[in-house]
Amino acid sequence: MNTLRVPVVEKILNANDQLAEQNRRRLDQAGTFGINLMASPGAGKTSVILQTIRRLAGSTRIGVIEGDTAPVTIDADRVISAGMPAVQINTGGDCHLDAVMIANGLNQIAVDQLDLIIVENVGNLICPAAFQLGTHTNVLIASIPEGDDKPYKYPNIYRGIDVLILNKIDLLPYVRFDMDYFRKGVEILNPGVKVFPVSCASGEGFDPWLDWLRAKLSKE
Ligand SMILES: Nc1nc2c(ncn2[C@@H]2O[C@H](COP(=O)(O)OP(=O)(O)OP(=O)(O)O)[C@@H](O)[C@H]2O)c(=O)[nH]1
Ligand SMILES: [Mg+2]
Repeated sequence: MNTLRVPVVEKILNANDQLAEQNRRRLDQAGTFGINLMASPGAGKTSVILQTIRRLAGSTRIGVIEGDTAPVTIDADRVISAGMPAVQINTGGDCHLDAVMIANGLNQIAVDQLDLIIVENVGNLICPAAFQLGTHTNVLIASIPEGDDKPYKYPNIYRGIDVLILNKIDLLPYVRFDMDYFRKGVEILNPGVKVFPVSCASGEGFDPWLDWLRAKLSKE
């Protein structure tokens, strides 16, 4: 059975990667920097997007592709209320976005008029790691209440990221979280990866993340 299944999965991933390449070319032609934002449900993906929009709105044109497993527009509505364009993609129950969905999302948003496009992937620490979207960078949000053992339990997603945002640091006094243990796990899987501890609740820690982002945008 396994010998039949593996080639089929490989073909799907290859087809996805080819389309991801096309998405990348499209973003490059538009001069738009693309972020694939991944995290578990409730880690704070939309909150980080909204904080980022609030702080960069004066200087940066930002669009958002919101991935959800159901036809709800809660997150997209929040982005639109913050004054930026958003497209909602319903995966129809699938646990991740793929390059076809991103191509469809790019058709519905004026990419040429954006400096930055943030894709909020489906809340999940497993499936999103396997699918290239064509964005320029992979950002993972971990959050304090999820626990300090997540790098050890979900290593694949930690291996493939360029940036880790550690959200909800305002909850550190209330939740058992061994920072050294967490960071050691991250370092083993992804040596030297950039880590930005932040709190969307207090706004703490956002400046270093925004400095990193501005540096990327200025190169585009
Ligand atoms: N205390 C605290 N709460 C936060 C912080 N960031 C987000 N939250 C709360 O965490 C909950 C989830 O935040 P969202 O931004 O909706 O998380 P998400 O990852 O987009 O969630 P899904 O899209 O449902 O997967 C909300 O109740 C937020 O108010 C933070 O820094 N500190
Ligand atoms: Mg969200």
